[in-house]
Amino acid sequence: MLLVRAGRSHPAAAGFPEQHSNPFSFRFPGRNFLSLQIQMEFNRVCEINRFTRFTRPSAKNHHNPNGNRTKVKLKQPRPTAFPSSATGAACTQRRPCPIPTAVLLVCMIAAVTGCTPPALVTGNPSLSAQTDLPAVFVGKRDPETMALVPAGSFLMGSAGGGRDERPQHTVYLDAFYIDRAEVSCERYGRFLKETGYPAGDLWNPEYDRPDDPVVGVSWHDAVAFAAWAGKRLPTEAEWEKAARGGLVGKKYPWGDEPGNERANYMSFGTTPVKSYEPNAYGLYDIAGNVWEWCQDWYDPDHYRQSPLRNPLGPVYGTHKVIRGGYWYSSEETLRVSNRHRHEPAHRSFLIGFRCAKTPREAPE
Ligand SMILES: [Ca+2]
Repeated sequence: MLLVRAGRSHPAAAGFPEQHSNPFSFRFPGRNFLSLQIQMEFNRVCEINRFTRFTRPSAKNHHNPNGNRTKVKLKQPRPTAFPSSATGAACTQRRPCPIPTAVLLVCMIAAVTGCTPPALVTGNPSLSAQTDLPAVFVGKRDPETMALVPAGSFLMGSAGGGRDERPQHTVYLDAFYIDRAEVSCERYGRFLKETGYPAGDLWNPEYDRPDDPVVGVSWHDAVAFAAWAGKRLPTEAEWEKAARGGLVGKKYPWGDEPGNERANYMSFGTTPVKSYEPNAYGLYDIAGNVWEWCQDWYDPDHYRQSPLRNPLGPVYGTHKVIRGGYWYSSEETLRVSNRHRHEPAHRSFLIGFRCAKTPREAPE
């Protein structure tokens, strides 16, 4: 597999897809302060509707890119602002945002008068107050150790990075757990064996080393694995907070200076997971080795309007966020604030994933 991967052309040369505008995003006319406020209120309400109105697809109808029906049994969602792995799949259905006219009117009036609209809760209050959570979590089905990222705020984005990384803004997140390592071939192979889930065309146990990160998995495949493991994919904000490891405004998980001794990048293939030193949260290969799928849809302008508390990403989109760079990335691509994307059905030798979990939300 190493040789095969080494023969792959640089994705920049192959050409990543250009960003797509969201066909259902409604923009109020004008670019003044008032229209911006109305736009923000509109988007906040859409975020709420996303989790209170959309129905979740049943396991029977769960889509996978091969057109087969997966045997993975998906759990029913619980009332939480965190996305379950399958909730995101529900949002692949393109439907107009079902915002009530009355609610929109209230938000518009609030923006005009300067009054504060009713509180729109975007977090889970019970999680915000949790301070007694274990530092690590180990699941039964997928025993990879998960590290606790404590509740709190962090500085997301970059003032000097790409346009889609701006503006730099402070985001609050409830506590969550995240895999310390990228999902390995061994872990993914156990999932395939136990569920009968169809392996992708790039899956080849003859070549894949058990400890290497799994590649050739679509976003749908990653979601299916996470559901089986009683986990979910991290939101983009969760991924970035975890990657920063508590550092503020730094380029990389360890500081501002790049270094090939720190991560697998500018190389010619994957390395076994946990080959490099972890960051301060105990996470391995959060930069480099393979890109990592996130839960969120990608929107280059999302930071201008995203909620500042437990953001869940745009309601609709055509591409899913991938983060962290991969084995052939440049130093620039490896930065923790760097954002990239791909179609959710896409499989390549460059993209893998790790899982996250909401504490005490989804017992296995
Ligand atoms: Ca990685």
